[in-house]
Amino acid sequence: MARILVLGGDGFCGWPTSLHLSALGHDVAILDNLSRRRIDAQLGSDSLTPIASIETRIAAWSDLTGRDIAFYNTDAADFAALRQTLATVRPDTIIHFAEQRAAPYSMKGAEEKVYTVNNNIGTTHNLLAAVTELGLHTHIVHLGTMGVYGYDGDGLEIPEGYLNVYVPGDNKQIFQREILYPTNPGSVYHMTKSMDQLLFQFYAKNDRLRITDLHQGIVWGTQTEETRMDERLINRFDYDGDYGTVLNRFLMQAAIGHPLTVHGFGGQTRAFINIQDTVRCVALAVANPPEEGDRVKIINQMTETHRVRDLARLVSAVTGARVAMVENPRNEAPENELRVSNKTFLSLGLDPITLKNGLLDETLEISRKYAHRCRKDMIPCVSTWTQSQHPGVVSN
Ligand code: NAD
Ligand code: USQ
Repeated sequence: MARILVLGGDGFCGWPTSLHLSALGHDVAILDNLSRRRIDAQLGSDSLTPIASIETRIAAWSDLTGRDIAFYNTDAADFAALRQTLATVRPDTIIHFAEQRAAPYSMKGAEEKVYTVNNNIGTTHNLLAAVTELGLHTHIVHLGTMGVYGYDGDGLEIPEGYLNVYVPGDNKQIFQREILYPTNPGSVYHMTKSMDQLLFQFYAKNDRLRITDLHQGIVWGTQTEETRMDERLINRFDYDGDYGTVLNRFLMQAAIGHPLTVHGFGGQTRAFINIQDTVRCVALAVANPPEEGDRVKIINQMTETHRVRDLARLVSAVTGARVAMVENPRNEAPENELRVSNKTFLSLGLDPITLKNGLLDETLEISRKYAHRCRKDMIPCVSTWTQSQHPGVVSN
């Protein structure tokens, strides 16, 4: 079993992943500077579910299972602090979730743009530089995003990270190159994930670091096998206009009788994955590292694609909720096709949970159970992509 350090292990994906890896028998430690909890407080929002403090969470897990998880309150964007924690833990595997992950928050204003770039590029590069300097033979598993590929698709199946290109030269020569799929980020946040890719490519080539980059789709759901065990382990559920993701927002909106906020006419097609599959995929990635000297292993971590208006119709059909078409605060294509290769995780044995599997009901139940905690004024998406945009309702 491996010694695993989870950067960002107090977050929505990091917490259930830490528990799952601990349940599998790994020796897990969490590094988190709790910045997400501070951003919630600054925004005046909070998880819909009442998440316990990190100390209570870890103590509850130890009570229930007898398994210990160490916690380091370390800012990964502070090189000296991160280096010291890495030198203490000397992990076999590091899972890197520790980034500012909301696209709308990253577009709020100059301060948030600067914070997102400094934090995300800082944590990633500090990690790579520290692992190299300490001479650790650590496998780094990073949570990237499907959004690096962009959403202007016409049906080309998006490969797992790399593209073969053929360039005609003189004398009928054809040059072949394998390149990173060209990035086309749609927000400052997605741009930082595109920049992470180059950092990984360099350190895999120059320092022979073993790196897996998981290009994850939008995560939906809340609970996993482990977080369901006790109320003190409950996972976070974001619903506010900055951090709430689309399907969880629709389910929560339906639970409180709020119209479902479809941006524009909802023609945006996106990739999705349930939180239970997120933790399974990360465990599979941990178990299947690249060899030293390999290129970065890029895996698409998604299980299905949906158009936003179809999701709204589905939630409306189940709950009777009204669908509202609101002006889109984002600068994004109004309609796109999306086909994605996810053959690596399928070949490793992932049996995907899809929207039809019934977990939609569990998320709805949780939304209803904690509906009294919802702050309705936090629901609208008020971060606009350009200064001239003013989001508002355009049709019902
Ligand atoms: P989250 O905000 O819930 O968790 C991120 C955690 O990282 C937080 O606990 C935060 O305190 C911590 N963190 C941030 N900066 C840090 C720093 N400098 N030092 C130490 N800790 C720091 O986000 P999440 O939804 O769990 O996302 C985790 C990762 O997965 C992100 O990198 C995100 O880009 C990626 N991802 C998320 C989704 C999704 O739908 N939630 C989808 C695709 C990819
Ligand atoms: N949308 C609505 N109504 C809403 C909220 C969103 O129509 O109330 C639309 C958005 O305009 C967008 C789509 O739904 O077209 C997805 O938005 P989202 O907020 O659910 O997802 P996104 O901003 O892309 O970001 C989320 C996570 C991010 C992760 C990304 C994966 O916050 O960390 O990287 O999903 S992906 O989308 O595959 O790039």
